[in-house]
Amino acid sequence: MKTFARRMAAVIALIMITTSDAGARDFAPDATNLPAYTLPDPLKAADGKAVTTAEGWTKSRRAEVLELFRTHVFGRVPPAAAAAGAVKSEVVGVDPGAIDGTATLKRLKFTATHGGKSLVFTASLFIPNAAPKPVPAFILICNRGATNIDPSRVLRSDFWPAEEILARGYATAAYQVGEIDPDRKDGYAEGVRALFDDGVPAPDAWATLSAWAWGASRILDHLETDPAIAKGKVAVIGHSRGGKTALWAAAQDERFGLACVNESGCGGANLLRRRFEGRESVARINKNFPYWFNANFKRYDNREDDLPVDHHMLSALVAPRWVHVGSAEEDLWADPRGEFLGLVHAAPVYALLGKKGLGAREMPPIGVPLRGDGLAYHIRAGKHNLGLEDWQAYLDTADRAFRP
Ligand code: GTR
Repeated sequence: MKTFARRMAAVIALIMITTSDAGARDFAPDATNLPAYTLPDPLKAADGKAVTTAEGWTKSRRAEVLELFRTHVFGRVPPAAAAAGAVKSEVVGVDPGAIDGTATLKRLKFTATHGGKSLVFTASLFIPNAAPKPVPAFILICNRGATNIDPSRVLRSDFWPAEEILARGYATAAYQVGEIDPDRKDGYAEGVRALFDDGVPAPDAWATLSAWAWGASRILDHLETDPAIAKGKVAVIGHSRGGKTALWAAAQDERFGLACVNESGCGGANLLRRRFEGRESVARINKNFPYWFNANFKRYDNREDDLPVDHHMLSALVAPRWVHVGSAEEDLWADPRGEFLGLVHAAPVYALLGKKGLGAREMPPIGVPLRGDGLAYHIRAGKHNLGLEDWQAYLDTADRAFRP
């Protein structure tokens, strides 16, 4: 019976993939004139055969899709950087009475070493004192200035509302991406890629978003050594370029239980093939941020249809773990409907793995999060930002994922 249900889910998936995606709610100004597009089918293997079983996905097709993203979009981490022991983590400071005694603050130092050279990056970790241990946790990828993740809490930014996160019984760590790989066109020599790359980077070598995602996994390595943190209950969260990174991190690293992908747009959760004026296209992102993606990705400027993937397949890589995508009504550059549809079209993979997915094919009202099984989505009023309303939605999803 279960096998029959899975087969049916796969059949429905094949039908869905060719639908037009026209919907009642669209934020693109010229939505009615969007050029038609056909998405690659996550459940069609490289040999042309349909993937109809959970094993077919987890044992074979998942690895194929991951390879496609490495080759054509984000690049691959060199073995030396992925090797156990490439990075040493240390707790260099502990304050058991942080935030008026409600939390323990640990200052973390990471040293990556290769070929006699090294690079240091840091993170701050707050653990709620009163909550029963072990606690679930959020790792924030911070692509904004360090003042947004001030461990002294003299400066309090809604980008990292540590007090609210702790009050909900979660630990939280944050790191600044620039310490790992500078967010600049000319930053290569100062970052971790230059440390680990031997020779000139290949067209499929890791780019900056991959380096930042690698950093999230190194912080997770450390959290797994801390008995106060619950294994398998760590979420990775990021906004915009950090949101793209959060999704790519969770796609690769199956230890993340939840990816919170805020307003990630092009290269994150949205569908690259949904072409409307006013969105960020592949050509635009490659021109402005060529170092985020690998050299191969440049081939797809104005040729999105030639890509062997689209980004519903990136969310699908996280299945059956949770993905929560957040949009903002005024953030057209990121294409809110495209971000929603990325999840709709990831759902067949969730179905194959026994999860309902989003459980809807139409966008929820502004300010009303939609939570299915494995997939969640919200759109709030306002501009491009990560704030308290977003965090509350992500914390509610974490409650569902980690404390059902
Ligand atoms: C924009 C970029 C987006 C998004 C954003 C951000 O300039 O075009 O892809 O990443 O920056 O990170 O805030």
